[in-house]
Amino acid sequence: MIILYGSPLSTYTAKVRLALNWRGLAFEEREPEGGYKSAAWSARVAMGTIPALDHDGFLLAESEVILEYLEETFPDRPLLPAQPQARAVVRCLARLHDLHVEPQVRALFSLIKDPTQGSRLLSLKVSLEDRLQRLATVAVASPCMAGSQPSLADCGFAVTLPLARRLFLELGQPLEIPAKLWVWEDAMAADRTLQQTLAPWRDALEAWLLAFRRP
Ligand SMILES: N[C@@H](CCC(=O)N[C@@H](CS)C(=O)NCC(=O)O)C(=O)O
Repeated sequence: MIILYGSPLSTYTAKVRLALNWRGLAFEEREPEGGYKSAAWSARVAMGTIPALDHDGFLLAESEVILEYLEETFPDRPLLPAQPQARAVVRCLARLHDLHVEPQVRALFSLIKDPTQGSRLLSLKVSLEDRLQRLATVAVASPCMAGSQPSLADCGFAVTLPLARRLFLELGQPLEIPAKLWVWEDAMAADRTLQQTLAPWRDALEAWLLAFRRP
């Protein structure tokens, strides 16, 4: 049995949820007992983060490690190509997401709560647009990040890029993304599994934004 511990608004939970659904795996979803910052949860997961995956009693944190574990444990619908260099390229794109793109997007949440930091908003916009340009130079992005098939490289970006565009829009500074990434977003939007997986996450995001909207 697979249990995904996470929360409706969590970017990294949505990333793992998408990988589980692309693989066609059945799973149950729960929020950590007491919340993900609770002492009880930190006693189970070293850094107290979500997501975590429980597979038949084996508990694992860190989204990318979870995705690799699923790849090795349920190899039927791979999200990594067969050839070692192609696998490395996918892993590199996934790493770019986790290390260089998502942290920039995460910083926007605090600006939604306190929109007075205008110069911080502009510097985040400039730096994220620069990183997305760099991403566009190394990614295939047609139709998927690393080529013709969905891979581990798509799971994080499929959440973070729409999130970034939505948050910048809310903050009154629409994000400019390279044309190549629009092509990729359109291809992702046409994927039914992705649409169904992300719909509850999008609803949670809109509800969260509404709570901070000023008259
Ligand atoms: N590197 C971790 C990041 C996970 C992460 O930061 N999750 C957020 C929610 S999306 C979280 O748990 N934040 C609470 C905290 O860091 O205390 C992963 O890939 O799983």
